[in-house]
Amino acid sequence: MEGGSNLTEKKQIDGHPFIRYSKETYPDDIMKGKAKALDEEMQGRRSVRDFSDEPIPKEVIEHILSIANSAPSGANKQPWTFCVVSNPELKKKIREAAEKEEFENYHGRMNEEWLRELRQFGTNYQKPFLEIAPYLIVVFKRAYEVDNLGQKHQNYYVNESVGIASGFLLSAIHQCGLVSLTHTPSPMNFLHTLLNRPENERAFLLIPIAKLHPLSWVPDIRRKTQDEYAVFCE
Ligand code: IYR
Repeated sequence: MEGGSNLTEKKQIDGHPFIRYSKETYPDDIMKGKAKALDEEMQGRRSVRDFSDEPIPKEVIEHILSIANSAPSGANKQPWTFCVVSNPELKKKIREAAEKEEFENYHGRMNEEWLRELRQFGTNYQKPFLEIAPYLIVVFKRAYEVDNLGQKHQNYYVNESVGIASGFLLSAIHQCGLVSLTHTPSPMNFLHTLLNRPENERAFLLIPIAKLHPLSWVPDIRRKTQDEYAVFCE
C-alpha cells in the first residue's frame, strides 16, 4: 500500500532516491463533510474496561498494526515493536503480574490526590480484562538499535514517535468497531521479562483489544470545549 504515491516517477537528490508523491484532495464543502463525519466518529471513542471474550480476526489485528506502523517517526527510525499476545496462559501471567504492581499502587504508591481523582473511573487493582480480551498489544519503545556487529545506534524522539504510533493504533481500533484501553500498569518492566524482549526495548503501553461487551459502562465524563483545548493565533 503506497498511500497514493506514484512509484514510476523517481529522482535523486544529493544521491538519495525520491519518489513522486500525490494524494487526493477535496473541494471545501466535501472536505467539511468529511471532517465533520470523522469528528463524529472519533467522538464516539471511549476507553473501556468491559470487554467481550469473542474472538476477533487476526487479519484485523494485522491491519491495525500496519496502520500504527505508518506513523511518522524521528528520522523514520520507526522505534517501536508491537507484541501481540493471545495465548491464554501468557495473558494470565500478565494479569497476575499487573495486578501485583497495581495492588501496591492502590495501597500506598499512589498519593491521596491521585486516588481521589481516580474514583470517578471506578478502577481498582483488579484487571480481569487482561484475560478476557482476545488480544493484548504490548507497545515497546526501542531506546536504540543494535546492528549485526553489536554496535548501538541512536533513535530520535522515541517517546513522541511511539506516542504518535499508539494514537494511530487506538484510532484504527475504534474505526474497526473494536474497543481498547490505554493501560499503563506501573512499573511495567514485568512485560519485558514475560515477553522475553531484548535489552534495547522498554514497555510503553499495554492495550487490550476486543469487541465491546454488550453490557458496558463508562464514566460520565466530559471532554474539554474548543475554547479550552485550542487557541487560534490569527
Ligand atoms: N494504573 C492504574 C491507575 C490508573 C492511573 C491513571 I493516571 C488512570 O487514568 C487510570 C488508572 C490502573 O490502571 O488502575
